[in-house]
Amino acid sequence: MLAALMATNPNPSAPPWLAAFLGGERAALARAVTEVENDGPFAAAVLAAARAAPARAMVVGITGAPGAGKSTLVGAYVGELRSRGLTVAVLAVDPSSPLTGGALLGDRIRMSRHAGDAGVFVRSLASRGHLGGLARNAALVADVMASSGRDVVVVETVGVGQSEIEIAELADVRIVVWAPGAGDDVQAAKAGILEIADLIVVNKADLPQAAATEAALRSAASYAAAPPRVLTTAALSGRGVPALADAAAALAAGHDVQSGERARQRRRRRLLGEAERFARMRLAALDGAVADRLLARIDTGELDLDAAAQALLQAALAGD
Ligand SMILES: Nc1nc2c(ncn2[C@@H]2O[C@H](COP(=O)(O)OP(=O)(O)OP(=O)(O)O)[C@@H](O)[C@H]2O)c(=O)[nH]1
Ligand SMILES: [Mg+2]
Repeated sequence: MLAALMATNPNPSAPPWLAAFLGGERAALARAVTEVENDGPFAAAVLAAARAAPARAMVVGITGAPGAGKSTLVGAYVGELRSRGLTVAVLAVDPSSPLTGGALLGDRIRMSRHAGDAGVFVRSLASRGHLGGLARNAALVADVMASSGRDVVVVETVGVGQSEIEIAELADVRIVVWAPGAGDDVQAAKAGILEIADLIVVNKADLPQAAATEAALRSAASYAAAPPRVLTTAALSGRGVPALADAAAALAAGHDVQSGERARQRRRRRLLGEAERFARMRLAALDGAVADRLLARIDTGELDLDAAAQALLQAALAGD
């Protein structure tokens, strides 16, 4: 079947499912994402097509501490978007999981109510032990999803570390989810969420401490250079989710997030991602003997590891 399709396709750099991917067809989108995630033979063709695609989805980044209710909220938000007739792609990024950890499994269960819905595409991305690579992969996959003819792309990441901030940078609207607890305002300021958030969502509004948390975060937010809005939700019951959807749409439409700066960040990230992909390709194609020679020079003490790595990269880029 695949061979037959390939045979009718004169240009191996443009697989036959590319057009279906751009039209938002779920199976084709799955293939496209897998190609990019694994740096497959059609990755470059997919990325080129994604870049040339005229339409681009609204990209919503959702981050926050473990257990804050992000996945539950994403499930409810997706339901709200679907009820508005919008199609969605969800990317769940889990930097802590070496492959497919418990958190991702939990996410899949929470998204299962959308399982039979062709208007919802879900993909989980786990760290393969290298956070920088994960951020880069997430950026490319989100790009591919955003070009696939779907209306909204939701990217869920855990935590607010550097790689999550990098992932958040690719979103049009950045949402930080916060669950009620003690000392929230101090923690929030420390975690730097006020800098990256367009919206702060106090989830688990059904819990008794929620009002105090909301007040603390509002107060902390008021000191930020560009104070984020603070909303409350109860993701389990869905309370507050329509208002969240409205706020996200309004932010995406507002010119503050359409401004050149955010688009420039996204393009910069794409450029860096491409450079990294290119360098890795060249490294993979490099003759193993080059590395062996450098290892020998490390053994004699002539080079340290950093210098040898730089020499290796230079050799790869020079095409030795
Ligand atoms: N009371 C209450 N519990 C909630 C609410 N939303 C989520 N939870 C619960 O909080 C727990 C964590 O929810 P998740 O959606 O897995 O949270 P998460 O932030 O995605 O967690 P990680 O992916 O592990 O970081 C689950 O037991 C949820 O049922 C809510 O609105 N109210
Ligand atoms: Mg989760």
